[in-house]
Amino acid sequence: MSELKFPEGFLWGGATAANQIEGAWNEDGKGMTIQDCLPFREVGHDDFTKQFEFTSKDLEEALVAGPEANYPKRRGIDHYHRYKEDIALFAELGMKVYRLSISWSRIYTHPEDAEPNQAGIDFYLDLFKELKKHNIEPLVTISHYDPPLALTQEYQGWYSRECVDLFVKYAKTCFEYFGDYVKYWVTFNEVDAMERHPVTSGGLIEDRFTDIPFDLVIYQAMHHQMIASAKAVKLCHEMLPDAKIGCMMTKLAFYAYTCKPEDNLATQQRMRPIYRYVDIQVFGEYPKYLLNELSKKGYTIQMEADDEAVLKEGKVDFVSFSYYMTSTMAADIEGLEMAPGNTVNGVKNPYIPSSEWGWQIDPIGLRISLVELHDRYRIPLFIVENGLGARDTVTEDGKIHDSYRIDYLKEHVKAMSDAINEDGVELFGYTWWGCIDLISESTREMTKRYGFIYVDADNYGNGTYNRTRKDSFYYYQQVIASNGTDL
Ligand code: BGP
Repeated sequence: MSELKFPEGFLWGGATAANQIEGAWNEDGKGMTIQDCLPFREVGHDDFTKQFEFTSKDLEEALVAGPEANYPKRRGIDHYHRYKEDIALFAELGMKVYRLSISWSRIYTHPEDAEPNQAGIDFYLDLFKELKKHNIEPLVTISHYDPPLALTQEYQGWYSRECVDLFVKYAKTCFEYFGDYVKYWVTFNEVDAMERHPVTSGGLIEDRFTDIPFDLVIYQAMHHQMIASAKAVKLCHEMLPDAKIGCMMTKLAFYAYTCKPEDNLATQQRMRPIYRYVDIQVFGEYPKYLLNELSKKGYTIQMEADDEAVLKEGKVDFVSFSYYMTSTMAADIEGLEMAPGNTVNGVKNPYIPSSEWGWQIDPIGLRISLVELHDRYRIPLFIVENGLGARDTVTEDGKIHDSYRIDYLKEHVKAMSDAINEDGVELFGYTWWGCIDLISESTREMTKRYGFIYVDADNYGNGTYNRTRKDSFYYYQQVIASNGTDL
């Protein structure tokens, strides 16, 4: 390891998403989103894929569910009513940047509305003013797994081309109203994820598509998101010339299970579905391997005449990504033990430890990932998610001694420093995922906690929702204060 060193002005911070923290799902003119319809289920962490088996029947049940039903995203951690207290804690932590997402349904109660919802605009304006008061730079994800329900009910989710214009109108409203406060933007969270969770990425419910293969639905929906993103990027460049707008991907490195060439080929090919939409957003065109894949399947994507030009004009300024873990791949996985992950499964790696949810912890994999992304894209990088989901215990002294989270953070910070100083990676920020405990995206539970700040709430919405600083709070404070040199 080389000497710990980070560039001056490095953006240390934390990240959240509206649907996982805000709550207030039906207040002040907010429309419903698909997230408001996902019930809590005791899935257990070894049953990871269950969460994506969402049917039209589940949706119907959600629409008539009474207040006693357990839909955790509807209450979040009540940030909507407590954002000032939360931001004060972020400031005390020393955060330089806060990554948050805007809820489309708060800005437009119905995506077709001609005028935005003033109460929604005011909420975010107040929030940005509060951040400014504390010298915290916002980084905004315009769409984080939170499509308005109307897109599913009245359209066919992102499979419908109409979503492009509706999204661009929404993005334009964000630039117009919040552009004075927000310098860093990201269009879609984990843009590669639609094939793994079509409901929350695309508002797509599989049983609604009976006469078309569902993977073709996903390719088409992704094309629409690519066009929507490119148009939003172009608009942002025109309306806010000083702002930077990036894309966001799920990054995890895959290792070959053995040095057999077949395993290495399988590993390389495993990453392609994760890279392909970032390739489009960075290079402004479909990569040849994606076009080959479509023609091999005999699929044609419906495109409009100027789509190619739109993609070329909407190239992003930076690549941001989530990084939690690495995985392993083999040509023949039969009989091999599998490990769950951040929505991407792979073969279990015997050389690295796993979190309580089976995600394989690998700080060196972060350095490898940074180098891969730097070498591939040659534009600045930003780690917008990294963190450890763990069960925390409140001890008799009322404290949370989360040394495991501190260890995870320490090792990942070292890996970043090495990537910057040894490997020449251009990295300009790091936001820890879930700087305050929030509702898990994959399992919709509260028990899987990431925060430096503990929230007193359980999976059923019981608790005071009071906030408490964990041991890791003071540790991250010291990391930030020393610009990553006092670990
Ligand atoms: C990413 C999502 C986040 C977040 C994180 C952790 O994929 O962008 O929204 O939740 O993963 O996942 P989980 O909450 O399932 O532990």
